[in-house]
Amino acid sequence: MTTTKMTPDDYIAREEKFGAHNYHPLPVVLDKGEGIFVWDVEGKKYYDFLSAYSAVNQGHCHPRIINALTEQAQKLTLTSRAFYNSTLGEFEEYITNYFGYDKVLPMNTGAEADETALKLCRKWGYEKKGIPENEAKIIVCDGNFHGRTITIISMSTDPDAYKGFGPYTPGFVKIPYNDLDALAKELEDPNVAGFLVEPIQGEAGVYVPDEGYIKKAYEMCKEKNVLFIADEVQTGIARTGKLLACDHEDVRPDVLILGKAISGGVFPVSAVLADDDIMLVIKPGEHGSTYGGNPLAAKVAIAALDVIKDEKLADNAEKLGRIFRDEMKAVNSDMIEEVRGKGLLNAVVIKPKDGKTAWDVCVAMKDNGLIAKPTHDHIIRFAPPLVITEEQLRDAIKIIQETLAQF
Ligand code: IF1
Repeated sequence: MTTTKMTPDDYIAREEKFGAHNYHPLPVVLDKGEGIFVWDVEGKKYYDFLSAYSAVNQGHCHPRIINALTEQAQKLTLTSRAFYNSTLGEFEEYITNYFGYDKVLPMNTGAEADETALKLCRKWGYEKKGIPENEAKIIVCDGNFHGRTITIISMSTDPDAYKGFGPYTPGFVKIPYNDLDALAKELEDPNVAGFLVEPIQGEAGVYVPDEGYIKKAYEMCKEKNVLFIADEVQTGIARTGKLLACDHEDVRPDVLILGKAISGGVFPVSAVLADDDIMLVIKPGEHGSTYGGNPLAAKVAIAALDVIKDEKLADNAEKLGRIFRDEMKAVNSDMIEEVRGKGLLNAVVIKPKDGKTAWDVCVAMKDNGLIAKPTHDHIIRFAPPLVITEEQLRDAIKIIQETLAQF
């Protein structure tokens, strides 16, 4: 299928035929990305309001990040960690100073970073807290999303994530999100080593906890010598209007998990940051990955994080996020049930109308030049790249408004 010009349906049919069916994508075939815009194979232009689930905070194909990639790609891409190299230390010094931690353990995907944090937490529990071997427990929240590995879905409360993949990894205690009483109760168990939490639950539907929840949870963990582990894979890197979502409450997690926009959507990079008393419980040969911290990842991540600071993207997210929520709350549509979020991580809960759902709204928005996707049936996440301008945001809001008026 390469001679005549392929139609979008040809692209879709080819993926259907040769690719696993582990996704149900919106029917659009993207071919090019630049800043906040993407173009499909027919040259139609769209506002990207998903940003690859907050991995493209810096905008598609940011020139500084692409230059870092192409420059390093001509020099040295991968050494493995069997040897030292000239870029890893530069990245390690840069990112530990950037976030204010003693050390970083570099990995590739968010799930690998979460798994790394779980291993660090358990080992710290045995060696530093004195929890009996193999008895460590980690508290997690209902509605959590931390990745797709078997251990991570063992923490999940979403049947779509865990059903059919048992048996499950033991050692996790589930409590309701945003519930300090439930946390206090479980913290009474001396075998608890850590509390793993998303400062805002992204996949669940952009659930923003009560003001003070993260701060109080952190303090309660400290009182019980339990590690506070923040999964900022989606909420981090300026998405919520601060460098980290935890910054809104001046909380410094004991273990910080990063991914996605740490590399601006150009290369898979993730990382776990912690101070020496936690990080050094993992000894040589006890953890790692072939690509973890490779020279390409190192240079791309430095450039991507530079862009976040130099272009003041957290401030932009804070300012434009408020405009987005205010304008969406003012939209006169009986399909809008709720508008919530922080910075440029927002969601609109859609009330079905005449059998039309959030999915139909997303398909119609696509036809009107804006792409977004529902999570959990009725919730549409709106998360444009943080480089969006106020004028572009208002234009995009107009598209959303006009689309809702069609129903
Ligand atoms: C998919 C969801 C979002 C994450 C948090 C760890 C990870 C993620 C808070 C794992 C990844 C991605 C996974 C991607 C879609 C997207 C997603 F809908 F699946 F849940 F963003 F909400 N912690 N989230 O959000 O990072 O291993 O993917 O690099 O699975 O389709 P990863």
